[in-house]
Amino acid sequence: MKKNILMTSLLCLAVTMTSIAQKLPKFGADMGMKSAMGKEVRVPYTDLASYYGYVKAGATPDEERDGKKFYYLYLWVPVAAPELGIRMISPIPSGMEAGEGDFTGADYEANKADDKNYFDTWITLEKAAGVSSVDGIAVSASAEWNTFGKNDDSSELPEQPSGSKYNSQMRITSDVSDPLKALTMGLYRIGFTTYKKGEVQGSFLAQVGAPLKLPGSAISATIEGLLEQVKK
Ligand SMILES: [Ca+2]
Repeated sequence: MKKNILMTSLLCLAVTMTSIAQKLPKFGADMGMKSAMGKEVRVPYTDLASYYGYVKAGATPDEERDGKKFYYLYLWVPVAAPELGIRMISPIPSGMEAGEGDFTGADYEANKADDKNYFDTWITLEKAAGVSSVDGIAVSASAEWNTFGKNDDSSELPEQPSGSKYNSQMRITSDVSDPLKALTMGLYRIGFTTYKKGEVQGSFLAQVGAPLKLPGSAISATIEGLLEQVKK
């Protein structure tokens, strides 16, 4: 009997700990994915860049699209990639914070203590036409943007505090036969908003994965910030 009580207590403890430390699953690639015993087995991305950000209540969006407040994260991809994975989790999972080599937004540090605000993420990936060098980033304001994909909800990611799996994740495979679908070196942007029309508010973690090393890749909420990162 005693043993059973001990086992039950341990089990309860394990369940409690799981709910506190909401661990993010490894970001696995589509490339080289295998099916084993009915399960998808993915190799984690070789390169994984993280951006820790925070959107303040009422922050001015970069753009309004279909009545939704859109914010951008600019991404410099220094070499052609066979695949890119993009995901966004809100709020930032407990126990995770920016470390060496991670990118951070201007309001991240000051709002680290806010563990209440989050939003139902919705993401898109776009590429600037004709920007294929670092020098081109500075004159990208007038660039045309081509959309590669979008995602609202992913069942692969942990649920939000509401209990719903409303975080976003997508994997995009490069199609080298089509210039509008090839993941060539260049300037990209992750557009994000919230699924329902309304406020985008709270902390978020954005990650970009690739099946090869992307030396000198960078993520920033502004073009100026991106240029600074890339020239480092
Ligand atoms: Ca969502």
